[in-house]
Amino acid sequence: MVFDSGIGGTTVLEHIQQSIPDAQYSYFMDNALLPYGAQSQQTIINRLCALIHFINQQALNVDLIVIACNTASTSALGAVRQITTIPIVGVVPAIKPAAQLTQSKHIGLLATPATISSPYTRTLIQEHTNNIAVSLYSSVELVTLAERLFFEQSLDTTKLHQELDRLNIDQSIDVLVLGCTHFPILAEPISQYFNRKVQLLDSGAAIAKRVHYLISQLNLTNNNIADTKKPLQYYSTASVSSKLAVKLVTLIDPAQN
Ligand code: DGN
Repeated sequence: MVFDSGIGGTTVLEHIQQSIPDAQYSYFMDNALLPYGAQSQQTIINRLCALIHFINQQALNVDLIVIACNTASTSALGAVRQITTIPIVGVVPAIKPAAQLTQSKHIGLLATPATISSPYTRTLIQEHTNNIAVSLYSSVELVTLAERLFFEQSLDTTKLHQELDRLNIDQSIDVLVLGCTHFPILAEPISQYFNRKVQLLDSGAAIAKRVHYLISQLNLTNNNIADTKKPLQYYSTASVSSKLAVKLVTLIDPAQN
């Protein structure tokens, strides 16, 4: 199962599906609380605990969960791992590969305000960016634009450019980490905005590699690698446009009752 607050995690799911085409997938979006970037750490932890409860209660037979949300992963991964034996892969900003790629020794991190201010992100940067400058940029607007582009196939380029102008990304940056899974949906127009002079880097390919490895270690019965594969099942906690057939569900954290 791949999880995100919205549609952003599908950018990670695509990489995983390419890497393991035979597996059975489900995609869960907690869009009732979108954007997660504006939620408190405790709220996000509670929602992920409720997700685990939902998976158990519905007996969904999930072999592995990918928290395809940098905001949720950087604030709640440790807490959620404590309450389930299902392996969990988190998605965090691709700081380490960016630090290896940069020629100008200056990278940028573009993410939600919650990811930018999370202590986890600070530690990630400290550990992997010796002698490299890291500039931080946070945006909520880009999440909204990515959701709209996905569901309505329309991009308000003026708003995108206004937002990128506002961020005022330093010109010496040659690698910009897309530290929110929504942002690869906007990768092409963002790249055009920079006249393709900035390399954009997300975590999708690395996550697919990690998932591939873990699945190979899991010794699965063939239940979820079926001959007749069922279509991808989408779950959401609020209604979405008719573009996606979703099963609408409610998340209830048992500890809150
Ligand atoms: N897609 C989420 C992330 O990677 O951080 C954030 C979306 C949101 O809820 N703000």
